[in-house]
Amino acid sequence: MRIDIISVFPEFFEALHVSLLGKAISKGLLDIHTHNLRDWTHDVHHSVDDTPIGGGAGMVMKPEVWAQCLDEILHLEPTNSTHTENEQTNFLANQHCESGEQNPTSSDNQQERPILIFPNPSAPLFTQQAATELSTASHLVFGCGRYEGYDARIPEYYRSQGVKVYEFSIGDYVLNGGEVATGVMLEAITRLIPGFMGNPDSIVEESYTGSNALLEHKQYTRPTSWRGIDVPEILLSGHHANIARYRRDVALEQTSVIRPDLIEKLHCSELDKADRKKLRSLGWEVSSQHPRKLK
Ligand code: 6GU
Repeated sequence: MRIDIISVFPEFFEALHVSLLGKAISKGLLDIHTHNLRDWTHDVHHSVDDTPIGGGAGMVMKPEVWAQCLDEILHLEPTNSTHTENEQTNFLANQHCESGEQNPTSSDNQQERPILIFPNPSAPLFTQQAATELSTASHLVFGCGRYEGYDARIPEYYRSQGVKVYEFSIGDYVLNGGEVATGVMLEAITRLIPGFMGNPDSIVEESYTGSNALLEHKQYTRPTSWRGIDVPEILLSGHHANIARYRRDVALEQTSVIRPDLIEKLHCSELDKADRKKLRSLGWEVSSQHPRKLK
């Protein structure tokens, strides 16, 4: 996978060369190129932003600088595009698909065409599903905005040129810019690339994947008794089926308390008898399509 990252702080991404990501780069699984947006400015101050039209605090990143940079990285000729009917429809479909979420699909990624991603606190949430789909792409380009954001015509223009463009928020809090968010998304995406993880099983059992979108059960290692706290006895029994059931019950319990929104998304038809019994004991009704919390 080739990854281009555009930022006014490209040094931030030197951190990518350590740890597992660094290993993936040296193994040739990842080819990461960082770019300084200011290299595409022409004025003495290398300015990349301007005041918001319509007023308001802060600065907005200018479209011309971004476009010169993106045209070069995406190998596109500059145009004064007028959208075609069809492209505009696609753009709307992309923003307002069924679930209200924008999610890439694996068929999007089969082509070698780059996918453009803008971190944006006002965009749909980045999820494990998005990470999974993007992990099959061959070329991702991240555009890190700073300050109060970037001119909204930048993603609009590239969509009109037929480029797949996604904007994602990584959570309900405010960061100073897209760099950390890009780091988060990159780590979530790249660890799913085949060959990236030493033990691929560790991906399958994780939270937020497939119909097991539950928080993970608690983990313990030796010693079995530590500072007066014992590991749950059943985990020492060697009885794999009972252990699996115990862990599943703990996961359901934890999720019910901490993230009831995840329980509400489960499909009752995919739950086994013991799951339903556990959920009922936690105050959920499990006979409709999705569990429903009883008052
Ligand atoms: Cl993607 N960017 C910024 N600036 N803040 C955020 C974010 C992104 N996601 C959550 N907060």
